Amino acid sequence: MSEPKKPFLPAFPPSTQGDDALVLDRLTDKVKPPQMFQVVLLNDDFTPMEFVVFVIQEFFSKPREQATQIMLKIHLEGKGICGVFPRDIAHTKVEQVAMAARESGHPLQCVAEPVE
Ligand code: TYC
Repeated sequence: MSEPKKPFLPAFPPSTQGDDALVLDRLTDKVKPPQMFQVVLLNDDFTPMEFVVFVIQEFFSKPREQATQIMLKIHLEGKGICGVFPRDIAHTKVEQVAMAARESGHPLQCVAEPVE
């Protein structure tokens, strides 16, 4: 015969209530949202505008009009945010862009920056 299942009891800080009281809402208070990272494309003098628009559409799922606006902002201001993601997804986007740029022979640079 197997042991009866023990109930799952998360570790709580000492409660000000009676010993047998569980204060369930405290655990949810301590769960912070993940650190987010903005994925930024940098301007350069050589990457064709059309390639940048393609990259923003393809890897950041933006419609063509919005991708064009983001590309023009980068072209005029030096850099622009293409999306905001949790750490691993942001770094995957940076790698995907770097690989696409390398394969096409363009110097396009992409970086992830922590938000706040
Ligand atoms: N400045 C580039 C050009 O004139 C276009 C460009 C835009 C390049 C955005 C990179 O992230 C970039 N061809």
